[in-house]
Amino acid sequence: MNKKRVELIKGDITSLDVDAIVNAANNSLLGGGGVDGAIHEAAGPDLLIECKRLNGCETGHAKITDGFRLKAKHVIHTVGPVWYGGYHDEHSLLASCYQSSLAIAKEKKIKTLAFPGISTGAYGFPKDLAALIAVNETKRFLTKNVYPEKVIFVTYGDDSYETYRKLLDQ
Ligand code: AR6
Repeated sequence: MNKKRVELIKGDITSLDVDAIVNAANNSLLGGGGVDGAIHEAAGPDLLIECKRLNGCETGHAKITDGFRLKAKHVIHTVGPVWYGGYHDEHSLLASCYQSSLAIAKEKKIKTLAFPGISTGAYGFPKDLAALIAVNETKRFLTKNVYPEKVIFVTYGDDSYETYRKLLDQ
Protein backbone atom coordinates (compact mmCIF):
# COMPACT_ATOMS: atom_id res chain seq x y z
CA MET A 1 0.00 0.00 0.00
CA ASN A 2 1.19 3.50 -0.84
CA LYS A 3 1.83 5.38 2.43
CA LYS A 4 0.39 8.56 0.92
CA ARG A 5 -3.03 6.94 1.00
CA VAL A 6 -3.18 7.37 4.80
CA GLU A 7 -2.93 10.70 6.62
CA LEU A 8 -3.06 11.72 10.25
CA ILE A 9 -4.27 15.05 11.52
CA LYS A 10 -5.26 16.67 14.81
CA GLY A 11 -8.47 18.64 14.94
CA ASP A 12 -12.20 18.84 14.47
CA ILE A 13 -13.50 16.35 11.92
CA THR A 14 -16.52 18.54 11.16
CA SER A 15 -14.29 21.16 9.52
CA LEU A 16 -12.80 18.83 6.90
CA ASP A 17 -13.32 19.31 3.18
CA VAL A 18 -13.47 15.63 2.22
CA ASP A 19 -15.89 13.37 0.37
CA ALA A 20 -17.05 11.72 3.59
CA ILE A 21 -16.51 11.85 7.32
CA VAL A 22 -17.36 8.95 9.59
CA ASN A 23 -19.60 9.49 12.60
CA ALA A 24 -19.28 7.53 15.86
CA ALA A 25 -23.03 7.14 16.26
CA ASN A 26 -25.31 5.03 18.46
CA ASN A 27 -27.87 2.37 17.47
CA SER A 28 -30.68 4.93 17.13
CA LEU A 29 -28.73 7.14 14.68
CA LEU A 30 -30.67 10.03 16.21
CA GLY A 31 -27.70 11.98 17.51
CA GLY A 32 -25.90 12.22 20.83
CA GLY A 33 -22.84 13.83 22.37
CA GLY A 34 -19.18 13.78 21.38
CA VAL A 35 -18.36 13.71 17.69
CA ASP A 36 -21.95 12.68 16.89
CA GLY A 37 -23.28 15.86 18.51
CA ALA A 38 -20.67 17.99 16.75
CA ILE A 39 -21.53 16.49 13.35
CA HIS A 40 -25.28 17.03 13.79
CA GLU A 41 -24.66 20.55 15.00
CA ALA A 42 -22.51 21.41 11.99
CA ALA A 43 -24.64 19.57 9.41
CA GLY A 44 -27.90 21.18 10.55
CA PRO A 45 -31.37 19.72 11.16
CA ASP A 46 -31.75 18.04 7.77
CA LEU A 47 -29.24 15.42 8.88
CA LEU A 48 -31.53 14.27 11.68
CA ILE A 49 -34.46 14.12 9.25
CA GLU A 50 -32.47 11.83 6.94
CA CYS A 51 -31.21 9.75 9.87
CA LYS A 52 -34.78 9.15 11.09
CA ARG A 53 -35.53 7.41 7.80
CA LEU A 54 -32.70 4.91 8.28
CA ASN A 55 -34.33 2.96 11.13
CA GLY A 56 -31.20 2.81 13.26
CA CYS A 57 -28.05 0.79 12.73
CA GLU A 58 -26.63 -2.34 14.34
CA THR A 59 -23.36 -2.24 16.23
CA GLY A 60 -20.47 -2.87 13.83
CA HIS A 61 -22.51 -1.78 10.80
CA ALA A 62 -22.62 1.53 8.90
CA LYS A 63 -25.06 3.67 6.89
CA ILE A 64 -24.47 6.72 4.67
CA THR A 65 -26.25 10.08 4.49
CA ASP A 66 -25.72 13.42 2.83
CA GLY A 67 -23.43 15.90 4.59
CA PHE A 68 -25.90 18.82 4.32
CA ARG A 69 -24.21 21.97 5.72
CA LEU A 70 -20.89 20.22 6.31
CA LYS A 71 -18.05 20.72 3.86
CA ALA A 72 -17.98 16.92 3.66
CA LYS A 73 -20.37 15.66 0.99
CA HIS A 74 -21.42 12.61 2.99
CA VAL A 75 -21.49 11.23 6.50
CA ILE A 76 -20.99 7.52 7.07
CA HIS A 77 -22.56 6.67 10.42
CA THR A 78 -21.13 3.65 12.18
CA VAL A 79 -21.94 2.28 15.62
CA GLY A 80 -18.99 1.17 17.68
CA PRO A 81 -19.16 -1.29 20.57
CA VAL A 82 -19.32 -0.18 24.18
CA TRP A 83 -16.18 -1.46 25.95
CA TYR A 84 -17.10 -4.08 28.57
CA GLY A 85 -13.57 -5.22 29.37
CA GLY A 86 -12.87 -6.91 26.04
CA TYR A 87 -14.91 -10.08 26.61
CA HIS A 88 -17.94 -9.17 24.53
CA ASP A 89 -16.60 -9.26 20.99
CA GLU A 90 -15.55 -5.61 21.21
CA HIS A 91 -12.43 -6.17 19.09
CA SER A 92 -14.22 -7.74 16.13
CA LEU A 93 -17.15 -5.32 16.37
CA LEU A 94 -14.80 -2.33 16.16
CA ALA A 95 -12.95 -3.94 13.23
CA SER A 96 -16.35 -4.40 11.59
CA CYS A 97 -17.08 -0.64 11.95
CA TYR A 98 -13.97 0.16 9.92
CA GLN A 99 -14.66 -2.60 7.38
CA SER A 100 -18.30 -1.54 6.91
CA SER A 101 -17.44 2.14 6.56
CA LEU A 102 -14.67 1.42 4.07
CA ALA A 103 -16.97 -0.91 2.10
CA ILE A 104 -19.56 1.88 1.74
CA ALA A 105 -16.81 4.29 0.66
CA LYS A 106 -15.72 1.77 -1.97
CA GLU A 107 -19.27 1.25 -3.23
CA LYS A 108 -19.87 5.01 -3.51
CA LYS A 109 -16.43 5.66 -5.05
CA ILE A 110 -15.55 8.04 -2.24
CA LYS A 111 -12.07 9.44 -2.74
CA THR A 112 -11.30 10.94 0.66
CA LEU A 113 -12.63 9.52 3.92
CA ALA A 114 -11.94 10.76 7.46
CA PHE A 115 -12.34 8.67 10.62
CA PRO A 116 -12.50 9.79 14.26
CA GLY A 117 -11.53 7.25 16.93
CA ILE A 118 -14.72 5.19 16.92
CA SER A 119 -15.74 4.02 20.44
CA THR A 120 -12.83 5.80 22.14
CA GLY A 121 -14.88 8.47 23.92
CA ALA A 122 -18.18 7.76 25.69
CA TYR A 123 -17.96 4.06 24.74
CA GLY A 124 -14.67 3.64 26.61
CA PHE A 125 -12.65 1.50 24.18
CA PRO A 126 -8.93 1.69 25.09
CA LYS A 127 -7.39 4.20 22.70
CA ASP A 128 -4.20 2.29 21.89
CA LEU A 129 -6.04 -0.89 20.98
CA ALA A 130 -8.65 1.06 19.02
CA ALA A 131 -5.92 2.82 17.02
CA LEU A 132 -4.27 -0.51 16.23
CA ILE A 133 -7.55 -1.93 14.95
CA ALA A 134 -8.28 1.23 12.93
CA VAL A 135 -4.88 1.21 11.25
CA ASN A 136 -4.79 -2.55 10.61
CA GLU A 137 -8.26 -2.71 9.09
CA THR A 138 -7.66 0.36 6.95
CA LYS A 139 -4.29 -0.80 5.63
CA ARG A 140 -5.72 -4.22 4.84
CA PHE A 141 -8.63 -2.67 2.95
CA LEU A 142 -6.56 -0.15 0.99
CA THR A 143 -4.16 -2.85 -0.16
CA LYS A 144 -7.03 -4.62 -1.88
CA ASN A 145 -9.13 -1.69 -3.12
CA VAL A 146 -8.80 1.47 -5.22
CA TYR A 147 -11.50 3.38 -3.27
CA PRO A 148 -11.29 5.20 -0.97
CA GLU A 149 -8.17 6.75 -2.46
CA LYS A 150 -7.21 8.36 0.84
CA VAL A 151 -8.09 7.80 4.49
CA ILE A 152 -7.49 10.47 7.12
CA PHE A 153 -7.37 9.58 10.81
CA VAL A 154 -8.46 12.52 12.94
CA THR A 155 -7.35 12.72 16.56
CA TYR A 156 -8.98 15.20 18.84
CA GLY A 157 -7.69 16.84 21.99
CA ASP A 158 -5.84 13.81 23.35
CA ASP A 159 -2.61 11.90 23.06
CA SER A 160 -3.62 9.28 20.50
CA TYR A 161 -1.90 11.28 17.74
CA GLU A 162 1.47 9.77 18.72
CA THR A 163 -0.04 6.29 18.93
CA TYR A 164 -1.33 6.58 15.37
CA ARG A 165 1.94 8.14 14.20
CA LYS A 166 3.92 5.16 15.44
CA LEU A 167 1.50 2.66 13.92
CA LEU A 168 1.51 4.43 10.56
CA ASP A 169 5.29 4.68 10.47
CA GLN A 170 5.67 0.92 10.81
N1 AR6 B 1 -13.65 15.76 15.76
C1 AR6 B 1 -12.91 14.64 15.84
N2 AR6 B 1 -12.95 13.78 16.87
C2 AR6 B 1 -13.79 14.08 17.89
C3 AR6 B 1 -14.61 15.23 17.90
C4 AR6 B 1 -14.53 16.09 16.76
N3 AR6 B 1 -15.28 17.20 16.65
N4 AR6 B 1 -15.35 15.23 19.05
C5 AR6 B 1 -14.97 14.15 19.74
N5 AR6 B 1 -14.03 13.46 19.06
P1 AR6 B 1 -17.33 9.81 21.11
P2 AR6 B 1 -17.95 6.91 21.02
C6 AR6 B 1 -13.35 12.19 19.43
O1 AR6 B 1 -17.68 9.85 22.56
O2 AR6 B 1 -16.94 6.64 22.06
C7 AR6 B 1 -22.27 9.77 21.33
O3 AR6 B 1 -23.12 10.31 22.27
C8 AR6 B 1 -13.23 11.88 20.90
O4 AR6 B 1 -12.09 12.52 21.47
O5 AR6 B 1 -17.82 10.89 20.25
O6 AR6 B 1 -17.99 6.04 19.79
C9 AR6 B 1 -22.97 8.83 20.34
O7 AR6 B 1 -24.28 9.26 20.06
C10 AR6 B 1 -13.07 10.36 20.87
O8 AR6 B 1 -11.69 10.02 20.70
O9 AR6 B 1 -17.88 8.42 20.43
C11 AR6 B 1 -22.96 7.53 21.07
O10 AR6 B 1 -24.00 7.43 22.01
C12 AR6 B 1 -13.83 9.94 19.62
O11 AR6 B 1 -14.14 11.14 18.91
C13 AR6 B 1 -21.63 7.56 21.80
O12 AR6 B 1 -21.31 8.95 22.00
C14 AR6 B 1 -15.10 9.19 19.87
O13 AR6 B 1 -15.76 9.69 21.02
C15 AR6 B 1 -20.53 6.95 20.96
O14 AR6 B 1 -19.35 6.89 21.73
